[in-house]
Amino acid sequence: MSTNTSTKLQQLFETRGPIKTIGVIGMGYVGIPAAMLFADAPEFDQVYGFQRASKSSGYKIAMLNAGVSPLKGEEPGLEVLIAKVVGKDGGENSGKPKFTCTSDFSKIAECDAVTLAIQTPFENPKDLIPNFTPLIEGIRNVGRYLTPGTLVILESTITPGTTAGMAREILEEESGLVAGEDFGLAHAPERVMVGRLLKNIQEHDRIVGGIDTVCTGRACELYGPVLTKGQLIPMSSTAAEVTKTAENTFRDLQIAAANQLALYCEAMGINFYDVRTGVDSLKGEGITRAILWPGAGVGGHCLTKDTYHLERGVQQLGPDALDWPDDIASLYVSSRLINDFMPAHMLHLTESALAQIGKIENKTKTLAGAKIALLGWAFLNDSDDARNTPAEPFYEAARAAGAEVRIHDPWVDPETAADVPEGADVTRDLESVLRGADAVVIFAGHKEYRTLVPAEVKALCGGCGHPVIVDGRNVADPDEWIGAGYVYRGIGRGDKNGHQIIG
Ligand code: SAJ
Repeated sequence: MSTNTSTKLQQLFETRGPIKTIGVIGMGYVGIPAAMLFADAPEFDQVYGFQRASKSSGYKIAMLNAGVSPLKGEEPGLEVLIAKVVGKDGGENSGKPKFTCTSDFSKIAECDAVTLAIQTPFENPKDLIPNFTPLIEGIRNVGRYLTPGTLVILESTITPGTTAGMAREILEEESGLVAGEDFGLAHAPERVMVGRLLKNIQEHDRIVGGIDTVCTGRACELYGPVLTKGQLIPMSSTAAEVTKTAENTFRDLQIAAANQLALYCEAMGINFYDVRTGVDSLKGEGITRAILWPGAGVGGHCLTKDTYHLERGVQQLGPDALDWPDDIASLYVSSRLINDFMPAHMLHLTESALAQIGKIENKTKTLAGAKIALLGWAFLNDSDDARNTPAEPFYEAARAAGAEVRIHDPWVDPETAADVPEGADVTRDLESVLRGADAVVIFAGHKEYRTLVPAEVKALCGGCGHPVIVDGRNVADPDEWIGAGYVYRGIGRGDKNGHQIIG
């Protein structure tokens, strides 16, 4: 862009020169890998990781400066990279670390670019209002030390309109500077998944959305050096916010479509998985059928909230412009409601199986007084992450109906398990959960549950002659369990649910 047509901000960027010093606010599972990759890039000289010296997470400062990752779980390459950039590996940075973690936010004034990777959880899953407090505090800290020619980038998942709206207002209020003239502002949503943080940042395409094209251009300068396979995808900040929320909304929608079809297959007495194979077989140019998998519900901190960020965005940015039939609910919110219905469906399947036993034993068997072994507290197969687990509403509803529910999960740490209701606990002792159970209900498709032996489980259940198995993740072979004398129910298994009881 030639000087006479460039904006004031472009001139500030040119005067400042290429980005050399970077600040990353929020040393969590998004900020840490991002900071390390910036620090490892030869294009940049210095990276500050900003972390509040709070009781809950201040410990990360010393750990990171000692070259140790404070993140749980395996993150390939991260430990080595941290040691390298802080100069603890005896390598080229030993004299002058390229990365330093600090709680001194005034060092933001030294930065050419500052990214914010602060989570935006829901205050209360019921009201779906995001808790922006931590993010707002981070934005205020940046505003306080913002200097002309600095680029500010939000990486957190936010409601469309936040970057050019609330974030811009706070930064301008705190700094007295003007976004798009004195400093740059953009949104570059994170797309990382635990277990592959570095790989995702390097290989996923990076959406980069500035409040104007000058800001977008400067943000591309920041992310370009850390991409290996990934490509830069420039757009406006609001389009970037919609992209992030929409990509998760669409996944939730696809899962809901599979769940609804599974419920239909159950009602029609057919096997969803036959239908899925059939639908999936339609391939060829221009044909796409992204048919996903039905299950006991949708958990996690992405899909359970991003739909509502998108809905809030259109309500705030385009309430009068939106042309939508008054009598039709949002497809996306309906998808959320379908997915949130699945734990209730799991309970209905459990009730129906208990009732079937009651018939052959000439007694009424209901949830009241039933002993339920709930297998799988994590929201994802072979994961210790239980945030917003669909097992939680099932647990609450079963308890409310008078059942005794014991929870097993071989992955979740019983001491730190998320969302465990008052009075409940998660154990890794499978035998203690199965002993005397009337019903075994599988909520997570952990590999440990794929090798359960029906006869062994039945011996442990002991009590009743025909225990129940409810498979929420298609990990139990119906004929094996039915053959062992179980009353089987499975999501999508209309061909097996209601079978004749054997033995
Ligand atoms: N689920 C189903 N059926 C499916 C797929 C998932 O019921 O076919 C359930 C899972 O059991 C889980 C929930 O949905 O309870 C979410 O599963 P997920 O595989 O979407 O995992 P998440 O929530 O960790 O989603 C993340 C997202 N990644 C980012 O936000 C960067 C999402 O955009 C990715 O598409 C997803 O990982 C992924 O593909 O692994």
